[in-house]
Amino acid sequence: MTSRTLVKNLAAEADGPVSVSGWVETVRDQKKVQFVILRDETGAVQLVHPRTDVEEPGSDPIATAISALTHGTFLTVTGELKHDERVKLGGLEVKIGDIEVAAAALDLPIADDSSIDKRLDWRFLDLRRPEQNLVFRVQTTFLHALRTWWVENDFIEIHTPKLMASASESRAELFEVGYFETKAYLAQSPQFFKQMAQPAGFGKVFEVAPAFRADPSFTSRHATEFISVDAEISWVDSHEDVMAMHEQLLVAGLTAVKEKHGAEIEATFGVEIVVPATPFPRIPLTEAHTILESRGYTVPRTDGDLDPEGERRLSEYVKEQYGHEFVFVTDYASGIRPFYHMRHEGDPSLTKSYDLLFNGTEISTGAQREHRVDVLVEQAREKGLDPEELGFYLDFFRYGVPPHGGFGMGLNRVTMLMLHQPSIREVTYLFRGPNRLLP
Ligand code: AMO
Repeated sequence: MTSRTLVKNLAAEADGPVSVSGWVETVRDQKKVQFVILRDETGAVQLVHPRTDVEEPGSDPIATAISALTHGTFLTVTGELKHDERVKLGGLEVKIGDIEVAAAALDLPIADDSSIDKRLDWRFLDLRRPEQNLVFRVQTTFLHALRTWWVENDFIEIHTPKLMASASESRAELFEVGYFETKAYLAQSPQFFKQMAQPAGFGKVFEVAPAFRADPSFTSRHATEFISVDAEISWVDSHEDVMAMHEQLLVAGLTAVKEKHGAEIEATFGVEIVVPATPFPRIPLTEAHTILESRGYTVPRTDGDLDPEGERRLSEYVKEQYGHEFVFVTDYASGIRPFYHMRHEGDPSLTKSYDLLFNGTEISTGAQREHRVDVLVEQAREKGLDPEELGFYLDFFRYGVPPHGGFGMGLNRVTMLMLHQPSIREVTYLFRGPNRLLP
């Protein structure tokens, strides 16, 4: 493999021979001297070539090669590194000794100001933009910190199947696929199988994997395939224990992001990463409605849930009141929660559940689960579900099971809201929506 120096490491190198590889961002083909801006995954550097063919055009093969370079071409340059304060870009440049083109680029079909749809059509080119590269480095650091936290706290990683015989959340938003002589469904969530780890005696589990929803909406926060970050723990007393775990995890993730990328995020997106104080504010759903109404907003939904505007306004209130970017909205009404959420002992109209909002949008749902099988069957019936069809799931609770709870969190939404991006499309490697299956 060519021994190349990453652009970000050039500053620490002494003047002398060096080899860099990347793609051509710009070429300034001047009469006496040529400049190429070369970018790799870590930054950009200026390459320079004083022409020797000024008197005799065509007599300098390197000059001829540079003149022929197209934007986007991937190449390796060997040459001489020279630190020079006058160079605006990083205070250094590489004098070209030799150029080896790996693959020349055709005229690029997109520019920085192309529409989001066009950019997604050419996502591999769009991803070359440094801010896009940063999005995925940030997400890598965030997820790595979550994993480290889980591993240090004795969680077991599970991989649940994405091909299922039945729905895992609701019958709406369900993708059906042919499966030999029968049909299967794509998992909307690892819900049932992460709960299975509880009677399996695993104690604490996590999973990071795709989830699929046949959701026809075209909002900035919905995708038909997204990465679901899930955790489930045994022996909880209530959803309060799940929230306590959830917030510690987010503190670990955001601390790591701030330490590693805080300055770059600020410079690139103008966003300050804030490590949230614990405990995060908690507001019961009914109180959330009262707060919104007192501030002049009545949620237009009839089912009692918050709408996106309500979420945004509630976060605004929390920011003003507590200076916090997160809020747990708790105690949702049983009518708008799934059958597997546990209800309050004193008031079965309320569940021991929460949604977590981050900078104005829901990123998570969590709850203590109902583990008493007779109550669970009753709640399923009440929701119009046939306990027969849930047979395998209900069996999890028939042979011993600890009280437990957990949450599911959309990774793409977290990244979008952390970096204040306008759409989930900007932070998904390859977005999937109702009218996008390509590339
Ligand atoms: P829920 O359905 O609320 O809960 O999903 C959990 C989180 O997943 C993300 N999410 C989505 N992200 C992008 N596009 C979508 N179409 C989409 N749908 C959901 C959101 C959401 O908050 N089983 C429960 C979780 C649990 O109780 O453990 C569940 O799936 O960020």
